[in-house]
Amino acid sequence: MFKSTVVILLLAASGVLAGPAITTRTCGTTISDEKLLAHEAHFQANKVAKTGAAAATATVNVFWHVISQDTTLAGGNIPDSMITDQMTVLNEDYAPSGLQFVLKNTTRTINWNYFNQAGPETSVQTQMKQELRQGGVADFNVYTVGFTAPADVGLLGYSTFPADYAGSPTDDGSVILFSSLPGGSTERFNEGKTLTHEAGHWVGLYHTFQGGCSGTGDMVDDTPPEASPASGCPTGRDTCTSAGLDPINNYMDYSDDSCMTQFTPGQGTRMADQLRTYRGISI
Ligand SMILES: *[C@@H]1O[C@H](CO)[C@@H](O)[C@H](O)[C@H]1NC(C)=O
Ligand SMILES: [Ca+2]
Ligand SMILES: [Ca+2]
Ligand SMILES: [Zn+2]
Repeated sequence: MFKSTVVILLLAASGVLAGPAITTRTCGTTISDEKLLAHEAHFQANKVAKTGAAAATATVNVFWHVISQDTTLAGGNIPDSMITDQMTVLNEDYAPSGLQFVLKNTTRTINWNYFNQAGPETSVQTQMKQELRQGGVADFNVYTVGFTAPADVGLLGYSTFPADYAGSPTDDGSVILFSSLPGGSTERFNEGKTLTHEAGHWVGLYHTFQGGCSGTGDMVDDTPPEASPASGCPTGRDTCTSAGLDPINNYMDYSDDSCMTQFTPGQGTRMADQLRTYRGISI
């Protein structure tokens, strides 16, 4: 009895228990039907057409902001090597879509409030981004935090959409759980797919379960609709009667990292159109 207590304390002290355990992926990037329709109307009315001069691959600069509550790994102070590994995963996942990311700068900030309380739509996240965001509309700012506030338990990340930039430029970017990086401590969600997913919102993609079985869904034709987020890796899942199995392997679903393997060509087209229209990035 006494011995096992000591072991648990040692594990905690050594950082093995760093980062929350998560049973179901939760992303804080939600959009109401009303706002989605307004986004889509604006997008259709302003869409910038692809020109012959577009490059096969576009490059996006990344400004990374490591937020920690202290100088330990358990406290969020991830090493540069984890960021490098995450950039590799991100670039592997986006290569088929013609998008590559280059790490331009990494800032390190010790701030208990930012690390623990920077949930979606909080004043803390607004303040954090006002202090740290770098670059312009075409630059991707990533913040790694701890999400320990009760309202954020289970949260892996959240992002802004390209169409949001004009109204609140400083807010632009993705905030993700530090232990979701490759080699991080949040099991099943520690292969780096959280950033791939959140960057998916940043380039203009919705969740594959957006709108459920009916309605306009995620505005992409080759992602079959699904009634709800997938969890784990439920091969053969089919929650909507319309043609096609649920896109459980898609980066924009909620499956485990090991289950997430693709964007569809339709999503590639949508992200290129969104990036051209709202971020001046030409693929
Ligand atoms: C990174 O950003 C910080 C904060 O703006 C700045 O002080 C530093 O010079 C930058 N480093 C590089 C290599 O650009
Ligand atoms: Ca679809
Ligand atoms: Ca179906
Ligand atoms: Zn999401």
